[in-house]
Amino acid sequence: MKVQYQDNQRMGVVVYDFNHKTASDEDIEDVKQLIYEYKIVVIKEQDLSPDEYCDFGYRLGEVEKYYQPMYHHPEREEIFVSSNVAENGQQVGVPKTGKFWHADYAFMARPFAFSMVYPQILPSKERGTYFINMSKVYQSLPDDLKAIANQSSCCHSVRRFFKIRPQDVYRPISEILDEIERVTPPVKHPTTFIHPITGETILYVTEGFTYRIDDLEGKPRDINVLQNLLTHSGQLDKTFQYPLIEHHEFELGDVRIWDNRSLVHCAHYASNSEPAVTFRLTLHDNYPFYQL
Ligand code: 7UC
Ligand code: FE
Repeated sequence: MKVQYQDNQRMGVVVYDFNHKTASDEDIEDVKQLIYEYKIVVIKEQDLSPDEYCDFGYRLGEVEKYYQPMYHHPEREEIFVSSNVAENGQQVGVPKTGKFWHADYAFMARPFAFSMVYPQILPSKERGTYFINMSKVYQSLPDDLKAIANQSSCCHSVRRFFKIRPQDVYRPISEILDEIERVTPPVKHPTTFIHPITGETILYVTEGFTYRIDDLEGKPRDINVLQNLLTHSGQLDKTFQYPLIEHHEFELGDVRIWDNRSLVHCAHYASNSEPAVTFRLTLHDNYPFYQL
């Protein structure tokens, strides 16, 4: 494999000549280290069937399927399908997923170490994802806010971005809301944690899922503290101009893998509803998500 490093301040490396079938265990380890260090790795010129894509995922880590079957690929349940294209008149996967700032599975007890996406159909423009490195955000915080964040935990829930399923039509909204709380009760994570591999401190708040910040006794803090942290991160900037926001474009053949501990992301969709399909895999590694 050939690694192309960026010569600007942007995150990520680009990898050419990589084939998961012939890659050695050392190559795989190298790719993982590149993800931890550079946060985003784009593997170029991939042409993979759903089975091959999953095989690639299993080489990198412990693949976990999404908790809701509505997102699953018909042949491989591990693949989360984001799609606005009907196949034989049948919706496959879910349209416009992840169009809000979040980290994958931040609302679950054990979020993913890595997320990977492999676009299948791309719109002609506006094809990419916004990312923010939350360890950079932590470093940029004023000292008093750092101290408060370090002595806090946050509550996260999927409730605001739970997608209504076809079978939910005509159900009372209260029943659906109760189901969300039962199936995915809120989880608590430390507001900052140390990345188990890089040792960086990460500010773990997302606009989409984080709804409360508590002190170490579990007493709610002023909600403005959370708003402040989100503002510092750039996640409240509706123009996406904030300096730590990076837009990363896709090309067909790219498999993009990122460090889901360090980064928050926000999917970007073409405003003209052109067809767009991506296949996502989510993985755990051999480390705890964070050290306590
Ligand atoms: O439909 C979606 O945007 C999925 C979202 C609620 N969860 C993605 C994840 O893995 O956290
Ligand atoms: Fe996501």
